[in-house]
Amino acid sequence: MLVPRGLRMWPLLAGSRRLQQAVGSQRSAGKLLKSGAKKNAVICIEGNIASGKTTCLEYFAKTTNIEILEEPVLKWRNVRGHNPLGLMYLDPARWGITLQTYVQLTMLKMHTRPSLSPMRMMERSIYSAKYIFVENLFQSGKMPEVDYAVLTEWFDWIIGNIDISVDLIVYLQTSPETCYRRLKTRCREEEKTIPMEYLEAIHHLHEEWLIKQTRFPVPAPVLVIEADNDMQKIIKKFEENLARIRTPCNARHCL
Ligand code: TTP
Ligand code: MG
Repeated sequence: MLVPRGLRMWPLLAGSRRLQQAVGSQRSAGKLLKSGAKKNAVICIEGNIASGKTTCLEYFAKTTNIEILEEPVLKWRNVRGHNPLGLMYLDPARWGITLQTYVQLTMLKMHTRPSLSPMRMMERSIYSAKYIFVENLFQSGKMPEVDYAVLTEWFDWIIGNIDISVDLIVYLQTSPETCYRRLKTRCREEEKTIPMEYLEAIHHLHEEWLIKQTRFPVPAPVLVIEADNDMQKIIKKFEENLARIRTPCNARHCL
């Protein structure tokens, strides 16, 4: 069941209007965009670690002409021969700032890459990197306050000065148990030590950000897709909602 289609999505929209306004001004013409760069519709797929974001994107890459940007996780595992993701899991207090600075840069590059198609779908966003992962490191006492302050200064400057607007967030909503199971199956080397509690913390932050909408600004309307089922069923839900997914983007093109 798609968590109440029209019902769920639009109340979320209404509830978030005030928060959205905080970032809504991003579209203002004064923001930096590479000269001549044309900004087309952007959909971000969000959800817990191993919730199925890449699998969904791969499906869309095969079946539509939507431009797909996968998360640059390979770069986080190998930047000039270093592995900031692996280091972060080994010692978050020491390497959290290193990883998150690099994640923020790679996400910014994705957001500002010139569009190849009228619609772009990307895995995650600079927003979830900050509101979920940086926040989790800080809240759990694994990121020193000075590191958090510096990252926040960078983030605030970016969202205040660069056009990284998003048209729709698709939230793959899963239980932490599902993600734990998928994580163990896919066996990404750096993630072998991730405990259930970590996935629970990341889950709660997603819920606070995208469902309760109480903590941080939500940069776009949110479409929630239950993603505990097997991938075929999730894809089916995506297909059922394709028109809805395209709508805010089409609306923007009409402007
Ligand atoms: P995800 O961004 O959740 O991507 P994924 O490929 O695991 O998800 P899916 O299976 O749904 O496609 O996480 C990738 C790894 O990077 C994971 O170990 C969490 C980590 N990470 C951070 O530590 N900080 C960040 O800011 C982000 C975005 C990810
Ligand atoms: Mg992925």
